[in-house]
Amino acid sequence: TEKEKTLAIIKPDGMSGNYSEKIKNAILDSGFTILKEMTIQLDEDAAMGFYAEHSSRSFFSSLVKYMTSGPVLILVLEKENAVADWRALIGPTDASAAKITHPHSIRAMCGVTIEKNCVHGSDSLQSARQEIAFFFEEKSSGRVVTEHDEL
Ligand code: YYY
Ligand code: MG
Repeated sequence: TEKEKTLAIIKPDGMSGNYSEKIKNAILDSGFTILKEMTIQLDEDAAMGFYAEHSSRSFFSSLVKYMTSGPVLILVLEKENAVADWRALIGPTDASAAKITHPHSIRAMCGVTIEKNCVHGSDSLQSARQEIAFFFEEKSSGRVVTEHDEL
């Protein structure tokens, strides 16, 4: 079978809690290759653009505020079945529920609530392609404010 790529993000609470090394180890232990890696600070436009599909939802402004509250680590992961396997590894959206139903998931490990769930994973092959392009092929559109090699 063909290898797939998916997009992972370690969100601000994952970064501030120093979970990135733990999460990266879990990623590598599960057989993913990390193809690309970049630490960035999202601005409001970037966060709104990335989560555009949720723009009419009541949680949208809170989500944008959270996603811009500190740096995030963007990762491109590759393996067979990468999209579904990464979603399985991170667990359900609501981190507080994940602690009960999926105690070994990444969101159970480092997430707190349905909003502060510490990681992102693309939900389909098509969104993986779009999301990878959003960060790695559209930088000239000004969506990414600052890029740091090391923070
Ligand atoms: O793909 P996933 O991150 O698991 O969930 P989505 O339904 O795509 O929602 C994106 C993002 O929005 C979620 O990670 C947290 C936030 N969110 C929220 O704050 N409150 C909700 N009721 C649903 C989602
Ligand atoms: Mg989603």
